[in-house]
Amino acid sequence: MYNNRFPILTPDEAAAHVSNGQMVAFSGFTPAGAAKAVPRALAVKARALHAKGEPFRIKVLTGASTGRSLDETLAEAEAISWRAPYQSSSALRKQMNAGKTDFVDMHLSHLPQWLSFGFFGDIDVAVIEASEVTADGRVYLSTSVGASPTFLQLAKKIIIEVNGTLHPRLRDMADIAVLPPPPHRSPIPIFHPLDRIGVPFVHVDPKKIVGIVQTNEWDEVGEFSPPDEASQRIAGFAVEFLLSEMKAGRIPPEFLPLQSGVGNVANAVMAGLGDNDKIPPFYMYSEVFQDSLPALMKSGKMLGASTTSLTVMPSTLQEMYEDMDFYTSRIVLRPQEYSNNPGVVRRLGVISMNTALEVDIYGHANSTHVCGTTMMNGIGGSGDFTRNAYFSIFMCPSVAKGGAISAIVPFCSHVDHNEHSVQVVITDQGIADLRGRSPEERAQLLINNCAHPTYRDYLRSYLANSRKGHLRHQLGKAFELHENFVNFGHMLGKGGSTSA
Ligand code: 0RQ
Repeated sequence: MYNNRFPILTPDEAAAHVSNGQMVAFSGFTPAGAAKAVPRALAVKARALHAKGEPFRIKVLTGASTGRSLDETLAEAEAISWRAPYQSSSALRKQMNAGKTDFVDMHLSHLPQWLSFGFFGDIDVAVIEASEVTADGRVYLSTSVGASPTFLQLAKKIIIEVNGTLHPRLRDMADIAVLPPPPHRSPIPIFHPLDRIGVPFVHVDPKKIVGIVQTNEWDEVGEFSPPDEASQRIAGFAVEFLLSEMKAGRIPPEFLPLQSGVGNVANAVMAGLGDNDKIPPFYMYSEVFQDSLPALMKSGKMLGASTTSLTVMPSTLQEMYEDMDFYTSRIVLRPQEYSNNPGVVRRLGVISMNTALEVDIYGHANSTHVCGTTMMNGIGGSGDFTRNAYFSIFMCPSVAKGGAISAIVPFCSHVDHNEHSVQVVITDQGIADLRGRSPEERAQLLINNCAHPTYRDYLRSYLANSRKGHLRHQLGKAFELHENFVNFGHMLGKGGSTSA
C-alpha cells in the first residue's frame, strides 16, 4: 500500500538519487526485510558507469547481513567501497579479504548510537523496505527492524521499497523506539521478553521521502539443510548441559530466555531443545528468529520471542501469515539496540548460545578470522549477548575441513570473545564448563572434553612444554597449527605429524 503524496519511482529512478562515494543505509537484518530492487538497480548503474570508465562505489550500512540482491549483487558489480556492521556474502568477503573493500566489524547493538553521534559521518540516502508509508510519514517496517529507525531518522533522503508481499499485521509485532542520547537515558523498561515499550511505526519527516519503489518479492532466505552428525551431537550435549544446570538449581524451574546464533548448529540445538520433554517451555530474547522456531511455538515449547528479524523461508513466512493472531501475540520485533541491549540481556538472565570458528585452551573464542587473517562474516550480535549473558555457551564442531583444522588451538589467532566472557564450550566431543576454573583446569577440560582425539596429543605436549606462569605458553609455537594449515593445508603439517 502507498499513498499519492510521494512519487512512485522505478528502481532506476530511485538509483539516480545515489551518487558515487555516498553513504547509503539499507534496511535488512539477515535477508529478512532487506532492500531488494534499489540495490540491484544500483549494481546495474555501477556496471554501466564502470564500463564508461567512470567511478561508482558507495558506503553500505545495514542492520546485519542481507539477501543476495544487496551485498552479493553490489559486490559483484564492485560497487561497495566501505561496509559496516556485518555481512555474509561470498563476493563481498573476497573483496574485503583482498583489501578492495573496507569493512568495520562491530557489535550490532552499537550501530545506532555510533551513527547518531556521527562516528561514521552522514547518511546520504536510506533505502528501507516497508509494508506501508502514510502521508504524514509513518513508516511500517518489514520482516526486520534492525537499525532502520535510526537510518530513517538520520538520512538526508529516504527511498521506501513498499513490498506487496508483506502482511499488514507485521506491524502488530513491531515495537519501535530509539534510545535517547546519553546522559539522558532512563532504564529500559523491558522486564519480560515480550514487554513492549514503543509504537508500531517509525515516524519520519515526510519531506525527506523522495519516492516509493513498489516491489513484490519475498525475502531471499535460503533453505536450511538438515543438521549433520556433528551438529546433532553438539545439540545433544547442549541439551544435556542445560538439563544438568536445571537439576543443580542454577536455572530456575521456569527456565531462562535463550539467545541462539544462526546456522546449522544453532538450528540443531533449538530442535534438540524442542524435542526434549524435560526442558520446560521457554522464551527467546534473541536477534534472529530462525526457520525452526515457528514449529516450536506451535508445539507450545516456545512461549514467545523477542527478536529484530524474522529470518524464515518464504514458505514458512506464508504459513505464519495464515495465523497472525497466534504469532503477533508471541513475537516482538525490536530495533537492534533493544533486541541486543546489554543491560536488558543481563537483567533478563539470557543464556547465550553462539558458534565459534575456534576456541583456545584458555577459553578465548574466535568467531571471525580464519587463521588470524581471513574474515568470515563478522562478530554480529554474538558479543552483545555473550558478554552480558547469565552464562554464555560457545559451540563448534571439534574439527573443520575434514579434520585438517582443529577448533581447539593453543592460542586463538584472533580474539572476539575473551576468557572472561566465554563460560561453556561444547563441541561434538563434549562439554567444557569453564566457570570458576583456573587457566590450567580450563586447558585440561578443553583438551580432554572438547578437542578432537587426533589433536589431543599435540595440545597436551604444547601445554607440557610451555613456559610456566599464570597461563602457560610456548609463544614461539603458539600459532604453529595455523601456520601449518596455511603452508601445508593441514594443521598437523605434512602428513599430519607435527608434535609440539
Ligand atoms: O565452511 O562450509 O566451506 O566447509 O566455516 O562453519 O561449522 O558450518 O558453522 O555456519 O554456524 O558458521 C562462526 C562462521 C560458523 C558463524 C561461524 C568453516 C567450515 C564452514 C562454517 P565450509 P559451520 P556456521 C548471530 C550471531 C559470528 C557471528 C555470530 C558466524 C564454515 O556462526 O559467522 O555469531 N558467527 N552472530 O568448514 C577455518 C576454522 C573453521 C572453519 C569452521 N577454525 N577455520 N574454517 N570453518 N571452523 C547472527 C548475527 O549476528 C546476524
